Amino acid sequence: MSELYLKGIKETDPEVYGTLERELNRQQNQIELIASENIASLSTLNAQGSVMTNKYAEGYPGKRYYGGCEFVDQAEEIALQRVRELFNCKYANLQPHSGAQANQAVFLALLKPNDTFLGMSLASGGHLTHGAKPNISGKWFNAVQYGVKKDGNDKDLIDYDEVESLAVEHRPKIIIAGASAYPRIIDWKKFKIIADKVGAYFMVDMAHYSGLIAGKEYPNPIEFADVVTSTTHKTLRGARSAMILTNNEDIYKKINSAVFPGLQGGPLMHVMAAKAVSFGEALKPEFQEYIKKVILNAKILSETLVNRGFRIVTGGTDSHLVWLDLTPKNLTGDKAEKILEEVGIACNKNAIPYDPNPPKITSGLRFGTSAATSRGFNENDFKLVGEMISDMLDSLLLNDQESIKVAKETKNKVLDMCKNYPIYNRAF
Ligand code: DSN
Repeated sequence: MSELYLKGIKETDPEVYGTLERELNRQQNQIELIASENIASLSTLNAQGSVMTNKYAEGYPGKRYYGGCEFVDQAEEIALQRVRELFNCKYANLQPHSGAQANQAVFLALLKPNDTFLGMSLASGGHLTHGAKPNISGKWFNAVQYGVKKDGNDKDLIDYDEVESLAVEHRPKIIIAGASAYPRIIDWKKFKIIADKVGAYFMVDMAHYSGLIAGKEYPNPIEFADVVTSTTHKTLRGARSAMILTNNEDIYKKINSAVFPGLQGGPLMHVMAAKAVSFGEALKPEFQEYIKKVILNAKILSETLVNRGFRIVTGGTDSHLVWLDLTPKNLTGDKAEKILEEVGIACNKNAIPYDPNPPKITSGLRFGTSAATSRGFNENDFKLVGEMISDMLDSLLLNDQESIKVAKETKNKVLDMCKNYPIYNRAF
């Protein structure tokens, strides 16, 4: 694949070519468990690295501020028609460059500076852009944060009573549901009822779940939400970009003005073409089969880790996410992430609810099964992956000689598994 995809760069810019080749080798030889990543199809990569890179197209199809837009208009129209079908919605804006910008566009459309909104806290598995203090969402607005239950039968699950009482107390203009580590089904209807009670807009950021929703294995929020944002490259396995969906014409008009000219200039039309391609892929029945496997593999991974004595935050998963609590093993997330990376297992440290450790250390790890499932990993493979993760984490309690032996054996197993599933030599 590298010869085909990187053709030309090798001769014209060997220095950058080297970085691309090394990254391809890393992806080939590591087991990718970062929950927000995936392996886009070669067609998506090719569309993104295409001649549409060269085109400016400020405005929307048929209403551009530049000439020569006939064909980029066609690409955007195809992408729009496909995404509306995929998520069963009336209106879509596909121009936000990223999920963070999609969320900013909603704020620009529906809020004024210092307005109050309600979002899930980062510490409970929410997202940075839902009101965390270091982010613009937490600096320019009065962001009130809800979380998950600390104990009881529904420990780690979204505290809907808290959402309701905070909403009643603070009267937010927007209530946001959506998360980046929460592995369970979110009750969109409950959020909508609370939003209606206080006259708030209900916004869903489905970035992590959009592929699962397109694959019909996770509830579609469009039925309840006033506005839905998402990235397009996580479980949805598309181009690296974002989108905003709604069924409300008035909100749609406000969102369009907020994205352009409010927040962005020219849309990235090569990315638009790549989004059209990946939405086409997600509409195929094979994508639904893929998503079923993603969730099954996450359940297997979660069960394997539980059988090896680990605690999974929320006790399991309904999605691609597995959220590991390392406190019963007396380990920290940063150390665990490092030793797994050394043997070729890529994941990220992640705070757990009510984490005693600071965000740069954490007491948890977040895993996702979308990328490895894309390259063909099955249930047996994910059982082995769970065993390898457990072997490595348990090896921290062994003496140096024994732990070096475990690391060496695990690294070889990782390489063997990766060899069985080469990337970019098969059609998805
Ligand atoms: N950074 C992404 C994630 O890892 O979930 C979200 O933006």
